[in-house]
Amino acid sequence: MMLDFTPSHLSDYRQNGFVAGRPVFSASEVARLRQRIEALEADHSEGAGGHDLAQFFRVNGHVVIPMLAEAARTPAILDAVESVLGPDLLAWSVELFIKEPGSRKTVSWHQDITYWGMGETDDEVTAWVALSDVSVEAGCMRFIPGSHKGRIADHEDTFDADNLLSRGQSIAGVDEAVAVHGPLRPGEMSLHHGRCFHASGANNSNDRRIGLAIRYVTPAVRNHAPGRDWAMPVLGETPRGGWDCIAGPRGLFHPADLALYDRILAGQADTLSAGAEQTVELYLQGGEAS
Ligand SMILES: O=C(O)CCC(=O)C(=O)O
Repeated sequence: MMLDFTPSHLSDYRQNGFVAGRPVFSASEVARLRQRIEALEADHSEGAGGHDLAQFFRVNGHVVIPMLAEAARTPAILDAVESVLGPDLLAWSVELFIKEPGSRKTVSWHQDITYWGMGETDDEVTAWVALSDVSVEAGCMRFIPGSHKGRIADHEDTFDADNLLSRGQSIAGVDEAVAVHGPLRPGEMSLHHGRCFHASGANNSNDRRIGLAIRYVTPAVRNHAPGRDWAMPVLGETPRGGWDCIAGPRGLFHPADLALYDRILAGQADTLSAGAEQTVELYLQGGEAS
């Protein structure tokens, strides 16, 4: 699939903190990806290594599920992300945001990097790929243009069970009137900056709403960050320090990768829980299935 990501798309991204509607997979490629995700759901509904499948889908799926690691290496996605972040890229997390037909699940207004231990970096971007028709009706993302130019805002923890975020974290007082919808057809992606305010509503359509979110970072993100963190190099030079680099899964739910998954989760949960009034279990309730 040829990428259509021009200097004008890059300039929109820089100006607004997001850009939507960029095609990265053909109709047959996206149908195949969806089929493979749904086959995993059918064949591994019990999860693996003591984790629900929904948890792998909601965080770090690329550590144990080969097709998610492969997705992070999709050339058309990497070309666009390279335009934004430069030639040395790592995938920090690969995740799925699934809302079943008629689901009331929502995502509150937030900035991604608030709890990720990356400071206020400009060197993180999410490529969010639609694996189904992610229309306004289906609960596509909404963005506040230009919000990435500010600092990290205060977030209030709600721990709302219908919120797909780990702490139900929410920014108060967002001016919804200036929000812009980012509907995506199957196979299209949006890119959003880690400080761009975004949210999404319920799925009022008759189909599942499936988004594949790939979080990319550069080697520089670790220069000023505390603790350890893990990422998978996907383009350019492998960093010599800073990140604990991972190679990607040895096979589906390989025991060594499941052990690595646990180590990463424990390390990241410490960062995510910082300042929370209750322990944050990383995305145990993240998927519709959980
Ligand atoms: O899928 C959604 O509605 C929200 C996704 C999101 O917040 C993200 O990818 O950062």
